[in-house]
Amino acid sequence: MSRKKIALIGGGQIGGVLAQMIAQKELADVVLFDIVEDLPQGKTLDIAEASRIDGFDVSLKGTNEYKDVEGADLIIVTAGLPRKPGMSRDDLLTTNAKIMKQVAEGVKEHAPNAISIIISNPLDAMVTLYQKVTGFPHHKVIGQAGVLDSSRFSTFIAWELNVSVKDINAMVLGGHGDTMVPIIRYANVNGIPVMELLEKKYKSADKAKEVMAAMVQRTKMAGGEVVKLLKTGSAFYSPASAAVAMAEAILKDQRRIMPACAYLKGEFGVDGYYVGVPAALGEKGVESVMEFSLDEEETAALSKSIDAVKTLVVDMERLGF
Ligand code: A3D
Repeated sequence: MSRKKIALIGGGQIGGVLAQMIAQKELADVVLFDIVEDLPQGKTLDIAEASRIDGFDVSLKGTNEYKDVEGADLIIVTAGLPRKPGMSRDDLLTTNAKIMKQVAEGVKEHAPNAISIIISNPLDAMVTLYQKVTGFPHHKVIGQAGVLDSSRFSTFIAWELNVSVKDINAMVLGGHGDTMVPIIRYANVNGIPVMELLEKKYKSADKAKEVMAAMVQRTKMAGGEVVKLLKTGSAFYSPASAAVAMAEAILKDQRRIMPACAYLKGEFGVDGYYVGVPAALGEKGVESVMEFSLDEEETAALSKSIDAVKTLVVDMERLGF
């Protein structure tokens, strides 16, 4: 069996960690592409030189030429500017849309059969644009946001309950912006509702709600919290981990259910937009969207989030993309 090939478009902070993680897991051969001369070559050389220590056998190639992505099974796009303190993800729209258009044209020409995972922000708009420019089937173009947002939510719950994060199941749906929707009702610790455990801990339903509301708020603002601390860029370890989990599900046809930015055709009452929803990820990309009933509050929150996605997409189209 020949090895799989992943092409990473963007060799910055996330791109570098992605290359290292993929190599360490021996998930696939890696091509790291960036427009900055020598940067991807330097990073892949550095990672390859750890292969004896980490014990991995994959090929790592840094490049400034799109022809090297040829034959890629999977593309992961991180090309684009990250946020600086005080910026919202949406502030990146014009700059990153120009970059995303170039990237999409390059991939379309050289790796037309690949499945693509997009990470660049503003996420929902960038996924939409990439699909539009490439014309790739919707199920083969997926955005990474929900896996990370859900992991952030799970981490805060684990800290609060002082239990292993491995036993937390919690998901965040909707757009990857301040209106994202952490689903409280289904957050659980090995099946036990988190709200019930919080009520027991605090012996008060009101206090439990207050603690949960604070975790929800921290989840929504978690990206900004890291940006404020780093000062020169945004989160990069955790977004890379999230995309690798998705890549593994796809390349190994695992059909894992992950919150992913997927194209909806009527599910959750949305038609024709990319939105974060639970999706089964396998060899075809999005194999299916796992639709479930939302209560009134969740429906209202999701529709607000979808409105924010739509506004962003309309703004992008007005800018000529
Ligand atoms: P950074 O370290 O700046 O890397 C971006 C790389 O893109 C740089 O090396 C650039 O040289 C490269 N680049 C610029 N233009 C092009 C081009 N036309 N073609 C190819 N490469 C190009 O940023 P980062 O890695 O920290 O973040 C990358 C993107 O991910 C940003 O847009 C972030 O906002 C976004 N991000 C998304 C999440 C999500 O969960 C969705 C989380 C964190 C960051």
